[in-house]
Amino acid sequence: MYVNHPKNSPSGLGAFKPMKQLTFLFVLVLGVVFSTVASKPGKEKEVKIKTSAVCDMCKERIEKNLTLSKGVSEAVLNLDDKVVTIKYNPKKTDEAALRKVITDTGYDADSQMCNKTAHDKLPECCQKGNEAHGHH
Ligand SMILES: [Cu+2]
Repeated sequence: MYVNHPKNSPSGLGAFKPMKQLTFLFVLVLGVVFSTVASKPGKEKEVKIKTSAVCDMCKERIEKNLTLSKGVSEAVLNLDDKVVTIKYNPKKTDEAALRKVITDTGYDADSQMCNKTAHDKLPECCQKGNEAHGHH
């Protein structure tokens, strides 16, 4: 019976509301656009970290784990000097975090010692003891 009774008038109030909403939306969009521009990966940073990699498998392992970690766009390990060159977004990660990825993979990162548990899980040929043999 009362279903069709008009509760709110379509004109009057309704005419102003969309305008307000539009303004609000415009400000919102503007804000989103600005914050997107601000958080754009500005300058990528590059860092070189000395590792204890031994062979190609080590190289792949370290590069893969680094590339999969947050904020890293590229990781290239040179087996000649065992230095890994990492390109990363300084807003998403930092050198300490990158070193931790390497130590958690089982390798030394600069002066930081590898995670022993991770290191012991590596294939024997990839463990540090292997290269130490040559020094004695
Ligand atoms: Cu290896």
